[in-house]
Amino acid sequence: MLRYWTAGESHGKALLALVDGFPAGVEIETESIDFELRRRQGGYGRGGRQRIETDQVELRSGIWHNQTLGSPIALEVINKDAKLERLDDLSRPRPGHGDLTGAIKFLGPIRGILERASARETAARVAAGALAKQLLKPFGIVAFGYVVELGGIEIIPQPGTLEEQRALRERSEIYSLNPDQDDAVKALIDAKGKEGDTLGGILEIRVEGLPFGLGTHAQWDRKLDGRLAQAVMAVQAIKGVEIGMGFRAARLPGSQVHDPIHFDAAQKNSPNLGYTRPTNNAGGLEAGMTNGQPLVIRAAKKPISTLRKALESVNLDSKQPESANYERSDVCAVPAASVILENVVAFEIACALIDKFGGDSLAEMQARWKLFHEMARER
Ligand code: EPS
Repeated sequence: MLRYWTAGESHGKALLALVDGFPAGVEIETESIDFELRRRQGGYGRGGRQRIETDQVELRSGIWHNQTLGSPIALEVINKDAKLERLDDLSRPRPGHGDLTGAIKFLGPIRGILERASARETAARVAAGALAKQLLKPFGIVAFGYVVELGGIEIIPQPGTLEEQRALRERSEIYSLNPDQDDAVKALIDAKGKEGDTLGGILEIRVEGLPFGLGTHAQWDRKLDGRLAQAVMAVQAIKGVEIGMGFRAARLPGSQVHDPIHFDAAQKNSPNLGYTRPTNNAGGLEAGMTNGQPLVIRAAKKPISTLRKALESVNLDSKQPESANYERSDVCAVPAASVILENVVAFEIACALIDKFGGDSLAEMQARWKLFHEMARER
């Protein structure tokens, strides 16, 4: 079983991820993890913290000569802005953050909550997800995330091959698949930033190259749609998740929702085994299992809850009405969220891949992948 935990405070010494159950024999490139960490720090609308940090991963265990050993892998991202011991507590909780609820639940300081609730923690999740991608790579499985809506502006993805779309995303400061819309979106971010306000948006994550049968229909807690929804919802500020057609499917008749099944012998050797679908409204999942089509998952991110134009709050000491505390923050971290979700989804796919094909070594997984596909082609 593959799993991970993270540790660390936003202004503590470091962020840590401990990955357990990662197979042996996987080639690890530190640069690929650092590439994802840098992307997470970027995107238009970020705040001052990202000018201080240059996130880089240190692999502290589980690797020998750039190959995984099958033992736990500890990843560390050092915080340059490590000043937790010098920071004071806050008394005016920010609506939308965990400040009020956490301080009451733990009978302690707001600082103790916000430091851990901060989305800086996602640097550790991205490091773990970027590690997981290196297990997906030899199987030809690719996770790809981008922004499809920001502050209410819909951003239409330009069609193209994965490589063409990757190039579009690299050109876009919004991390969308339509850089031509960047100027309009950036103008909105600038305007809201001037007003002291913040913006949210919608992210889409696609996973290509998936085999049939990751996840299972047989038990609720092993259904892959449920597992993905949990991983995505558990990312800071995510308030909604959709798979494929999502909520729209509830408003249409079945004939316009379910994807017809066709067979094309020419595609017999691809992961879909030749079973094609003219549409992919199911988003690659039926009955909690991958169905050979690309996985498509969308998530809604609320606007950041630290506003310069602070919202109404209450002073926890005096109980008098006061404006919420303001701490340095971003106007918009929607592009960063697309990177976070891409990597979080990649980790869940790696878990499901190990569940299906075994987890001791890459070589054994590849042999079982090959055997399964041979048998499935004969089914
Ligand atoms: C973030 C780092 C944080 C914030 C932001 C995300 O750094 P600091 O608090 O030092 O400015 O910029 O945090 C939040 C959005 C939040 O809700 O706390 C990061 O690295 O992603």
